[in-house]
Amino acid sequence: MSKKISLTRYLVEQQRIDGHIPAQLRLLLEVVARACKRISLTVNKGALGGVLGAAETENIQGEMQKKLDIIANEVLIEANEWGGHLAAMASEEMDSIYIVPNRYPQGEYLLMFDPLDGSSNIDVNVSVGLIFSVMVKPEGAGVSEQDFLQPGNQQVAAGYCVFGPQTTLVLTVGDGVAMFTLDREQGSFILTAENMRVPNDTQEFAINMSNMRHWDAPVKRYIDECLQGQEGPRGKDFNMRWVGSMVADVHRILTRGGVFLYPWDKRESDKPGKLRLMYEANPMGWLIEQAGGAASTGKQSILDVQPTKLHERVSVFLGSKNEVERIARYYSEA
Ligand code: AFP
Repeated sequence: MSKKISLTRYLVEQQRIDGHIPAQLRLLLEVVARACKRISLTVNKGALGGVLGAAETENIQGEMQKKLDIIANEVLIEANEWGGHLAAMASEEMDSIYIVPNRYPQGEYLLMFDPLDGSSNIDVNVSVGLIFSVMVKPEGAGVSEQDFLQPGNQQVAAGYCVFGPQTTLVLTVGDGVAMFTLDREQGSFILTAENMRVPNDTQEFAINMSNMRHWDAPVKRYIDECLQGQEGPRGKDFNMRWVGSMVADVHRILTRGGVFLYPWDKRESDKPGKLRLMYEANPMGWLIEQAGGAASTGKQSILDVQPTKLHERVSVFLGSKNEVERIARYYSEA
């Protein structure tokens, strides 16, 4: 029987054998994984746990919060604040940064997360997930929002956990992408795929087609050519999928290829896009690039975007490399 490798063992080996991660980062990732298990249990209880439905509050982006958005946010804070590995946290669900209280030791890392991405899918029992990104706090006393404003190419760890038919944690520390599946009987994440790769080409795209009339010309051109299928300039038929939870769509792309598009559109023309840079696009972009794919705003690599604020939004194209490069080319030709 092949040996099962737990997340703990995987991380210890990354630290010991490969020297990729310092002990404090290993601790941080284990704590995030523990929080994922708690959130997974809560999500699984659904109506029986009284956790479905809206919380009657809004987050900083003006979106109605679900009860589970708030619960997941609290689970992550409680799990992470006392370990001594973090200086501060930032979340989609909090207006400003959460500095580790004085009663606990302060570490050198900054953790950013979307505690429950796709939360409008919770009530209809469709996959949701948690997305996180880790950076190192720049040198200097204290910690401020400014410390978080680093481009995605400065991330030292990133990942997501999908709460779907299985609970799956996908992780990178800059040396490829590994996937772990939660073994509920054992209560531990077990390594189920290493060196995940996104194929360079695909025949599957993910976009919310209902926004078509609001897109700009390069996106219209790209999708229009896909829709023409075999008879069009691409010479092949395309399939479309849109879950409405970025974690689920990105997980499919990491598993079997594809391209995900959430472009700028005319509905809110003053904003660069809907998705958030720091805790959605950056971690997903890095994971996809670590798996051999590409992540772009259409005009530059997502990972090179210099953030100017915590809740910055961005246009997102990520997935199979040749498709993302094609979209970027359509932007440069427009
Ligand atoms: P919610 O967390 O509000 O459900 O939003 C999910 C999300 O940020 C991302 O996970 C999806 O890809 C995207 O929004 C879906 O947006 P549309 O509802 O506009 O298709």
